[in-house]
Amino acid sequence: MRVDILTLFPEMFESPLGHSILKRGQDKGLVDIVLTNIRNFAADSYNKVDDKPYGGGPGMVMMPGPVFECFEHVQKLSPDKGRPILLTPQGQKFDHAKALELSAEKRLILIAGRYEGIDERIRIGLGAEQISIGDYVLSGGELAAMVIIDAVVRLLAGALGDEDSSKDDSFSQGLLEYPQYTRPEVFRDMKVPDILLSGDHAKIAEWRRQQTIERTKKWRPDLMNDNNNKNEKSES
Ligand code: 6GU
Repeated sequence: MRVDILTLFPEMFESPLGHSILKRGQDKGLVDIVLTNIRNFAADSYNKVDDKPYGGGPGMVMMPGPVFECFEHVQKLSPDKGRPILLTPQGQKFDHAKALELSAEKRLILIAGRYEGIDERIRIGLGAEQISIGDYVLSGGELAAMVIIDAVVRLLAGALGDEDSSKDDSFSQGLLEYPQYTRPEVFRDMKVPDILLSGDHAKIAEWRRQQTIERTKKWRPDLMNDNNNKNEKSES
């Protein structure tokens, strides 16, 4: 998979992309992440990429020109047209189902907005789908792009070692994950549940399944009647 990121702040991505699973995914050749600075496509010698909103109001708006020039340049870098995605709080909310859907793409082109907003003609002209990571406002789409890339790359076959497979993760079955314990057996008077030390794998699997259901009912009741919930579907 190739992921292009169009941003005014490519440096923001250095640390997240340089560690752990995202680094491993790139080193293994599972994903090629390419950063392009929108400012390099500014039309004037001041590298201007934003301007005051027509009609008045606070803040600045990202101009369409530099984003279009940048997008068209980037799109030509690889034969696959790619799926253009605009990161904006107005977008459809990102979730596990969307992560799975995106992980099946050959190429994503993520565009991170900044300032008070982006010129509406960017969305219209690029025919980009809009994605948000939640109902709050970030200073720009960069952090959202990192969240999406992390969630998508860990779903690519081979990105995780065997020892940290994603199949038991929270949400992978539409429910929360069962509780995990490691050494020591007793920590500050809190003991690891006996069943996990029993060696009875069938009983452990059943206990984990029950825990998953109990925790989801208690902490995320909204997930219990979610259409994405594969457990609910298979039992009904
Ligand atoms: Cl994708 N961008 C910005 N600026 N704020 C957000 C967001 C995206 N998702 C949630 N809040």
